[in-house]
Amino acid sequence: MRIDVLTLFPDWFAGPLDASLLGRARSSGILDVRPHDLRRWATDRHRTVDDLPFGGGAGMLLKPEPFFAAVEALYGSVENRPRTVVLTPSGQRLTQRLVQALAGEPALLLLCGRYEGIDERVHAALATDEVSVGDYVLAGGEVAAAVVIEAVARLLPGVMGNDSSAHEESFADGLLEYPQYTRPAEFRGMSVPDILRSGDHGRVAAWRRDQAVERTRTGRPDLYRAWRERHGAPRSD
Ligand code: 6GU
Repeated sequence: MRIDVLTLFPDWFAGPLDASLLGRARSSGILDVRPHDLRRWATDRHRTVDDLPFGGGAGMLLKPEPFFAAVEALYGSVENRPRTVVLTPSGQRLTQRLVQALAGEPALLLLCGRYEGIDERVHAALATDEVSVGDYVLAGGEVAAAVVIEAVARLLPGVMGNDSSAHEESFADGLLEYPQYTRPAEFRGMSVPDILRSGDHGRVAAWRRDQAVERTRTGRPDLYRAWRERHGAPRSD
């Protein structure tokens, strides 16, 4: 999958993209991430990409022209662009469901804002999706873009060593992960539950399911309610 990123800080991506899973996905050719400096498509000699908001107000906005020029340079035309995600705190919250949908695309374009945001005509004419990574404010879209890239990349065929592990984890069936242990069986007075050492795979599976349900109920009541509704359990509250 090719992912183009328009950003004022293309160098910022070098670290996150080179490490571990993303680094291997890129070396193996499964993932082709291309961060582009938005200033490349600025037209004046100061390479200006921002300007004051019409109507007044604090801060600066990113101008529309460099985004449109970049899209036309990369894809030939606006119509020919891939699924285009603007990273913004006003966007739809990123969920595993949306990550799965994005991972099914042949290519993506991620647009990173800075300052007070991006001219509305970029949202209106270029964005197919507007995505937030949570209810807090970041200084720009770069960290959020890296979140999208990593979440999408691990779902691409061949990226995770064991294909089933991508699906067994939290959110795949709407529950948080059950607790896991490795050796030693006894550590600083804390021991591994006997059931996990019993060799009884049926009881282990049932224990894990119970733990996942209980953790979700206490830690994420919002997810728990949704899970219960999907499983048709009677309401107790
Ligand atoms: Cl996508 N951008 C910014 N600037 N802040 C955020 C965000 C995105 N998602 C959560 N907070």
